[in-house]
Amino acid sequence: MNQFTEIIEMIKSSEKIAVLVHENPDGDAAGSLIAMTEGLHLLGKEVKGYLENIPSNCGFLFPDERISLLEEYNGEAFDLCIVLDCGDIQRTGLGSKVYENSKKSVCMDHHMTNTGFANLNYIDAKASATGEIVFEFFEEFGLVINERMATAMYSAIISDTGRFKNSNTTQKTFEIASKLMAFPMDITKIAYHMFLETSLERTLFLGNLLSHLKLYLDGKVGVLVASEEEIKKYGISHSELDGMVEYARNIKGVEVGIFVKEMNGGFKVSLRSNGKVDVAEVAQKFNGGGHKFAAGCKFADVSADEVVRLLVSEFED
Ligand SMILES: [Mn+2]
Repeated sequence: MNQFTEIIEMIKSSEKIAVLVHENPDGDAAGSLIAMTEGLHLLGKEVKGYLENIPSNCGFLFPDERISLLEEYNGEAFDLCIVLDCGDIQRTGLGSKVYENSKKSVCMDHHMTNTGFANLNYIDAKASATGEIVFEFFEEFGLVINERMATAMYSAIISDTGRFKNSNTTQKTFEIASKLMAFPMDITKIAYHMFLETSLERTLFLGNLLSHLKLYLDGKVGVLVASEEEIKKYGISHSELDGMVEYARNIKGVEVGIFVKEMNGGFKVSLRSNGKVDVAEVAQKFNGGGHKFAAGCKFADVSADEVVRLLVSEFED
């Protein structure tokens, strides 16, 4: 793994910098992206951030004049591409075009499955969120952190720690949050937007989804399946489906929650463990990845029933 000092040197020797995050971005990806682009701008760099879409719970952090949607990318070249919160280059989706048009690359991430694909890689699997790493990076060199960056990094951290309750939350997480609290942030408003605010459509979709909940392996595995047809019927976006898996995982007696969502003719699966079972291990068997207690994978050319059968049989062992 490379050090921050090598990364800051590469940044200093670059003029035009692009910043990318993983496809289907979450609060950590969006928050880290905003903080990094803003911070590099304050360093005097010509910086552009890209993301696939604005996560439904992160609308309050946008618009951002330096960040645009990947579909708007015009093919311009960059001296450096910084990839955040992303374990492999495929996960940047359309962002791989930006990556290919950049001379050098840096990755900062906290996924233990990170492939080390960039020229310089800073991977800290103990960091609760990439937002933590971004904060440490700016702090290490005494770079300017403004209120906007603080709000974005705090949002990133509460997103991946589930408001400081997930097992990835550490003493350092609270130390960083404490330093961010020095900025005038409205933490009540941030938590409302990130976790509580919902749409009527999503609420009605959830009611339908939960009515089809299935339990397997003596109630230790809870499974929720959302078909593309239902997602369309209720008119909700894919990012609004983030967190649905927790409704399965939170049931008393359930050790693993599984959320299967149909997407582009295939299936995207979220796996959440309540702290006993390593779900990353299972995700990796299906070419996915993630963290020990929060992971995901994708399936193609199989039915939803087959996806569930394959996953449940893995957990049986
Ligand atoms: Mn993350």
